[in-house]
Amino acid sequence: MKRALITGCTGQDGAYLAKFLLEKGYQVFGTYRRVSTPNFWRLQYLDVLDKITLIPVDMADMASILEAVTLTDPQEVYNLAAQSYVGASFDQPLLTAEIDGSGATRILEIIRHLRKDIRFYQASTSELYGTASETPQTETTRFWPNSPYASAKLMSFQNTRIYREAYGMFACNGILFNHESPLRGMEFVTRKITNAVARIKLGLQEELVLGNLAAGRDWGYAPEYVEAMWMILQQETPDDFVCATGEIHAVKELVDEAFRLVDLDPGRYVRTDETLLRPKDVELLCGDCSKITRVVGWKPKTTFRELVKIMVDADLKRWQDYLKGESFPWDAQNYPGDITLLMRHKKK
Ligand code: NAP
Ligand code: G4F
Repeated sequence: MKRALITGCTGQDGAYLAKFLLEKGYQVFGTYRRVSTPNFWRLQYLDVLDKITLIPVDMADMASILEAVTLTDPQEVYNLAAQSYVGASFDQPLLTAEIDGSGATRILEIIRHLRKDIRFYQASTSELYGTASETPQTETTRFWPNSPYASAKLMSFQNTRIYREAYGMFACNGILFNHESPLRGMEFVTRKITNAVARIKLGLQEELVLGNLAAGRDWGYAPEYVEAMWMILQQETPDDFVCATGEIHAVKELVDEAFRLVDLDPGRYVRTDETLLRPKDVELLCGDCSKITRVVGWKPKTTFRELVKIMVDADLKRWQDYLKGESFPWDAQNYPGDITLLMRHKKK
C-alpha cells in the first residue's frame, strides 16, 4: 500500500486530497497544528477523520517535520500547509515567510538527506504572477509578486525547482489558480459571499461589506484541483504545471450570481469599505492550463456558475439545518459576523 504524507491536512485542499488518496487505496498521514481547540471539521465533514493518521507538525519547527517524515516513511509528500490568506500576509509578513517560504525548504532538506526518492508536491500559486505581464498566464510567464504571501511562495517555488535540478529530486510545483468549495475558509471572498447570501436570505444578516469588487479571478472547483496534484506526482518526469479554468470573473460578478440564485437584489445589501482594500492587490488572474492537459491529461470540469451554485446551496442548507437545531461539523456558527473589523488592513 502506498503511503502519502499531507501537510496542512485540516485545510480545504488537505481534506479533499486525503479523501481522494484514500479512495485511491493510499495509507494517508496528515499533519495538523496542535491548538487549544481542535480544528478537524473538514475531515469530519468528508467522513475521513477516522480513516487517516494525524501527526502534529508546525512548519516553523524542523524537528516536528523530521519526525513526521521519519515516522510515516511516505512515497509521496504533498506540502499544502501555509498561512494561505493573502490579506493576513500584510499583517504578518515574517510569519508568512517562515511558514510558506522556509517551511517548504525544511521539507526539501529533510527529503534530500533522508530519502531522495520521495516524490514532493509543492502548493504553488497564481499569486506569483502578481501584476501579470501577459494574459492568460502560463508556466513561462514572469513572476512579479504583489504581497508578502506571494514573495514567500516564490521562495518555495524556486527551491522546489532548484532541488529538482540540483539534486535530481522528484519535486514538482502545481501553480494552482484560485479553487473554491463549501470547505473554503470563511475569510476568502467566495465563501464570505456565499455564507452572507445564505444568511441574508434567511434574515440572519443585513448587509455584506466587501473590498475590491473589480478584481478578476480564475475560480475553479477544489476537488478537481487536488486530483491534479496527485496526477502531477504520477508522471515519469518531475515538472511544474499551471492548473486553471482559463476564465476570468470579477468579484462583482460572483456577488451578482450568488444573489441571483436566491432571488435577491445585491444593490440592496452590498456595500464596499475601503478598509477592506489590500495595500496592494492582484487585479487580474487567468491561467492557461494547456500544458497540464497535454502532458498529464487533467482539465477542469465545473463551470463558474456551477461552482457558485454548489457553494450557495451548501451554505443555505447548513444555515437552514442549523435553524432546525441540527448540529454537524461546520465552521460558520463559530465565526463572528464582525470578523472583518479584526482583520482590517490600512491602505496607505
Ligand atoms: P487552507 O484551507 O488555509 O489550509 C492551510 C493549511 O495549512 C491548514 O491545514 C492549516 O492548519 C495549515 N497551516 C497553517 N499554518 C501552519 C503552520 N505554521 N504549521 C503547520 N500547518 C499550518 O488553504 P487551502 O486553500 O487548502 O490551500 C492549500 C495550499 O495551497 C496552501 O499552501 C495555499 O497557499 C495553496 N494554494 C491555495 C489556492 C486556493 O485557491 N485554495 C491556490 C493556490 C495555492 P489550520 O487548519 O490549523 O489552520
Ligand atoms: O478570496 P481572496 O482572499 O483570494 P486571493 O487573494 O486571490 O488568494 C487565494 O487564491 C490564491 C491563488 O491565486 C491562493 F494562493 C491564496 O492562498 C488564496 O487561496 O481574494 C480574492 C479577491 C482579491 O482581489 C480581494 O481583494 O477578492 C478581493 N476581495 C474583495 N473583497 C476580497 C474582499 N477578498 C476577501 N478575502 N475579502 C473581501 O471582503
